[in-house]
Amino acid sequence: MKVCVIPGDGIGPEVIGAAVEVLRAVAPAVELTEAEAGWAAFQRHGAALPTETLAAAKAADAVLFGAVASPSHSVPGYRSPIVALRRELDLYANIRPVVGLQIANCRLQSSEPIHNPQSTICNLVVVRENTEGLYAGRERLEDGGDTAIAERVITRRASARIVRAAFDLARSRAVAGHPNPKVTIVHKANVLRVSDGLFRTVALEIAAQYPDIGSEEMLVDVAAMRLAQTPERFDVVVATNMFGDILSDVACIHGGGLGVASSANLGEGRALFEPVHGAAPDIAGQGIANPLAAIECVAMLLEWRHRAASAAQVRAAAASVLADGPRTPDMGGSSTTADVARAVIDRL
Ligand code: GGG
Repeated sequence: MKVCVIPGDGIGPEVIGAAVEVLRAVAPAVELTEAEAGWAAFQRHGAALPTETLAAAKAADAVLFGAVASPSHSVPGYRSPIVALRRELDLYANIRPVVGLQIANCRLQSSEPIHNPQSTICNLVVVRENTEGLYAGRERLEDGGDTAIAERVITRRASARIVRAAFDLARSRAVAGHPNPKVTIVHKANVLRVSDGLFRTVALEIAAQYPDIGSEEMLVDVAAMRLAQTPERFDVVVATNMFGDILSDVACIHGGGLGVASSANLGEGRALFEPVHGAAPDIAGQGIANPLAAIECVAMLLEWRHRAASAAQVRAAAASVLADGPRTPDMGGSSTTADVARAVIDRL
């Protein structure tokens, strides 16, 4: 297997360094290539996603991606490399699982200890459309710069394939033993009547093709509240690009926060795995970023390549470290990225 490693910016290289050590330990025969992307790459080469990087990603079986830090102000010639990569590789399904954190009194940074007892029993997946919606990159200024317009692109094709991916996932989770399979179709079709109207219509058509899987529709604002309050009521949640991006960050609090939230970006025969978190410039370079999300990406990658035993090995080692420590500061500990990575490797 050939894996293209793209560490990116900020804490990306730190957590991906740890994940690569775990990958090497559990699957020494994997062939690794490294490529650049992100703000630092843009400053070095004038391209956030250099053509060599795109070629390396296409030549590999899978990509292990860290994080990028795109500036929030407009920079001529710059576009988000991760959004571009997902589109270029047609990785249309962004799969973001959340499994309730089983550790009592685990204090997340700047929050109370998890006290919602429902958090511990939640086991859900957010399936986010990855190629269009508000992230289609169709923005412009008009009116001499006084009016900004973003086009929200929703197509029948992309809606159908993401909703189908959600129902297929719910079905495979049911086969694996998850009770009461259900897909929650999230939209705001009461306001976005044309764009989410199309998404909703297509989603309900697809839902009718899966009579063995429960389904419901939910407005995005209601979904945000319920994901925060009663996460245990969800199984698979499917949403358009930006809604899925936001909802998965809400949901991941129940799993232990962004430090342990991982994601798979899947297309036809291609995949990119990345922690949900960004480049975290506030802690970059300090060696204290939580590598567990990136390490779970290694497990997802191995599972995707049908190496279930190796994936289970990585997951068991990471779960043991999560339970007993060492822990990084985001989870109430004082250990470093390297301490956590070493502990995972020791327990493999
Ligand atoms: N690992 C996910 C990640 O990097 N998230 C931050 C993100 O998506 N940023 C968009 C960007 O900076 O272009």
